This record gives sequence, C-alpha cells and structure tokens, in this order.
Amino acid sequence: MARITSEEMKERLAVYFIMGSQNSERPAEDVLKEALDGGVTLFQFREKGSAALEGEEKEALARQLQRLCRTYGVPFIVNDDVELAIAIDADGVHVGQDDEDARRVREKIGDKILGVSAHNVEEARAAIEAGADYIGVGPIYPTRSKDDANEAQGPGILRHLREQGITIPIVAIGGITADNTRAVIEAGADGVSVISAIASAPEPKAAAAALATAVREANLR
Ligand code: 3NM
Repeated sequence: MARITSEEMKERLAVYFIMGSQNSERPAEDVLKEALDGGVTLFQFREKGSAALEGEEKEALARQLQRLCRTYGVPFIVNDDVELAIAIDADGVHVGQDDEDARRVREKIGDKILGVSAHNVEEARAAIEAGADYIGVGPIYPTRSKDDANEAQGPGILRHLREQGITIPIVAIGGITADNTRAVIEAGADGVSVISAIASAPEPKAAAAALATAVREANLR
C-alpha cells in the first residue's frame, strides 16, 4: 500500500467524524452506522477521559467500529494509540502535540494515514517534516468535547496557515456545525471534523448529511 495522495486525503477529510464510547448515551455502533449513512467520509476512534474504555474492551469496540467502516469503504483512524492501530491494522493514526512524537509514529506505521494536531505555523511545518498526511487545526470555535482544549482561534488561523504557504490537507476542528462549515472551508480547510455535531444530534444521519452538503456547497463557491 502506498501513501495516500494529497488530493485523495483532501477529499477524505470532507466530513471527518470522531467518536468514542464516551461521546454518546447510545451504542457507538448505532451512532456510527447512522453517521455513515449520512455521508461521513473518514472516521476516528477516540476513547478519551475518565469513562474511556481500556484494554480488551477498547480493542473490541475498535474492531466492531472498524468492521462497520469497512463495509462503507470509509478509512478507520485511531486516536493516539499506535499499538492498537497496528494490532488491528487500522488505516491510520492521529496524534496531538502531547502524544507520541509524529516522526516516530510515521516510522512505526509505514504508509498508513498519519494525522497530527497543529495550532500554528511552526507546528504545521514540524508535522509536515515528520511525515503527516494531514493536520487538524483547532479549536476553531469553543468546544465542550475536549477537556484540555486550547482557546478558540476562529477561522482566521486557517487563512493564516494558507497565507504562510502551508499546503498540506487541513481539517478544521472544534465547535463546528453545518452553520459555520462554510466559513472554515472558505478560510482554507479541506474538511470539517466533528464530535458533537453528529454524536449529540437527535438524528446523526441528517446531521452528517447537512455537514456533507455544507462542505460541498462551500467548495462550489
Ligand atoms: N480536538 P466538537 S477540539 C477532539 O482543538 C478535539 O485539537 C480539538 O469536538 C483540538 O466537534 C476537539 O464537539 C473536540 O467541538 C471537537
């Protein structure tokens, strides 16, 4: 398997859904299935916080959600846990600035997709150097889904990164909804990454579809 191309990565980032068992009262598999039906293009398994599953339970849920993603042809990315990603042969790994060093992760995962969180030009350049396939930039808007989130930066950070010559695929994250999707795409993001806009929606399928429509329409402008 070769590294994903930049063009394919950008398309895959369109509607990037992130979820762990802690993000919904409902079974994660049910929420993910509905989200996939609505048009999610990439999925990240993120077990975080005091209620997060660990060990065998975590791996079992990962495998269950991975199987579901496979039936939809949607790549399955694991947050932070490189060993789990390798054990289950996930399609990729996403790491933050406080997680395992991106360069080491790239060495371990070969051609799998590597995503890195970046908050400024310096971190973006370092992620590219380390071999990232995309960067996640946020929080763009205030979020309640991440305990240790930084201050919201607004879509201006995306414009700034592009103006500084950062051409790597970018997904925007933090407080994103169908209503503010156009602003982040126009500012330079290739796609939107969400937890609550889908996981907390009364109808995850409709929520994912609304995000997909908003990204498509923003790209047509
Ligand atoms: N990372 P919601 S913000 C997982 O800024 C995550 O790097 C962030 O959840 C970052 O869509 C965030 O519910 C939470 O705001 C996003």
